[in-house]
Amino acid sequence: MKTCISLVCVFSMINKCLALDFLCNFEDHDCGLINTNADAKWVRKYDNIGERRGFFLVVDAVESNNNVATVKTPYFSSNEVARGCLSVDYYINGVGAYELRIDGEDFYRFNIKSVSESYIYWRSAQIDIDLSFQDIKFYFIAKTNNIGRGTIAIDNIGFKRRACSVP
Ligand SMILES: [Ca+2]
Repeated sequence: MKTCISLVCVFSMINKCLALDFLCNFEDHDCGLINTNADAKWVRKYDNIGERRGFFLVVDAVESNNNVATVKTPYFSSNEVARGCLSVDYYINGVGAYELRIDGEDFYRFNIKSVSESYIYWRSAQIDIDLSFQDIKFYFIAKTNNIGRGTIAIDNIGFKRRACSVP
């Protein structure tokens, strides 16, 4: 019994050291992101958006028909570290694209970032996250309206267990 416990401890330490960074570019699959609203969905598709070609998660304002599209990531173990970094490339453009909102959730849900200004190119965000040693998951929420065409897209979602300034 004693041996088993110590093996679990050793495994736990190794696991802590080997916790891999998460990076999803959507080129091969959706990385386990799940749509939570049946009325409006983020769709993984190959497209040419903002002078970038590839696979993205995309919300089309007309198809969403005034509904909010939300995807959530799997839970990421904090691996008992205090700091994390979420990175994402995002695109929001057109009168129908109202807002991209990013929430985090550990014990409760909280807002991390909101963007509503249209722009014809992709932008990148790197956001320091106070993990407080808790596991966390993220929500990407696309609010659109039906007053005209609009596109909200995300790509290259990254999560690492250290401050954004640390390579
Ligand atoms: Ca991509």
